[in-house]
Amino acid sequence: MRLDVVSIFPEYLAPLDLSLIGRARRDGLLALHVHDLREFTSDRHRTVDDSPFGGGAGMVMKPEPWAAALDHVVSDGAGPDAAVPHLLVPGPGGVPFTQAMAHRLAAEPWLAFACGRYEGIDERVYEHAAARMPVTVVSLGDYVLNGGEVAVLAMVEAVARLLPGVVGNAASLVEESHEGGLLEYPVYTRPASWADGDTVRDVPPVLLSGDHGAIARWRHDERVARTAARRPDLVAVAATVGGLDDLEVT
Ligand code: 6GU
Repeated sequence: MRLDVVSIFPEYLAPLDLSLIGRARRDGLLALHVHDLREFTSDRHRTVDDSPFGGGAGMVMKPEPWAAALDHVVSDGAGPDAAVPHLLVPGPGGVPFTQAMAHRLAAEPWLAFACGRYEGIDERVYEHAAARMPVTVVSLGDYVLNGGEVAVLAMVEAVARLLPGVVGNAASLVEESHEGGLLEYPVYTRPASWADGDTVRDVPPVLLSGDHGAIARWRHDERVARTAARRPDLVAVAATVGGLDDLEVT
């Protein structure tokens, strides 16, 4: 998979050299290209923003550097098959980024991310981009970040770990939170009985029983209880999918 990121803070993407993502890059599973938006300005001050038409607080990112940067990404990555990237624009006004979307994106050969800052990018940039490639505005959740960079770190990690060979143990991908519409069950390791100061904290006995059927049932019940407590919004969805055979839905 090829990934391009355009940002005025390319150093923000440095963590993508680390850990699983860094190894995937070194292993050739992932090609990451980070572009500095200011390289696509043509004035002495390398200006990327200006005040909004119609008034209002803050600054808006100018269209010309964005168009030049996106055109560069498209031509830079163009192979013999004349493919284009799927452009993802992080922003609180986007469609929700979910595990299902991460799976769909992991099946695509080429993603590009446009990191906005300030009050946003001139709307005509979306028109310019949409005339050339698929464009999706995506949000991590109902809160506001200063720019798209942190969101890109999160989305790239969520997508890249689904690529074959990136996460060593493929089984660890299937039973985790949000796979199957439920949150993950609690996990424990040694010691079975932990003296935490003057409190003794024991691992749930069923996990030491060797009864794999009982362990599977306990874990399922814990997932249901945890999802109901923390994410009641997911319970209605899981019930319709059939993952909640033992939960009352009224
Ligand atoms: Cl994806 N980007 C920005 N800038 N802010 C956000 C967000 C994304 N998701 C929630 N807030």
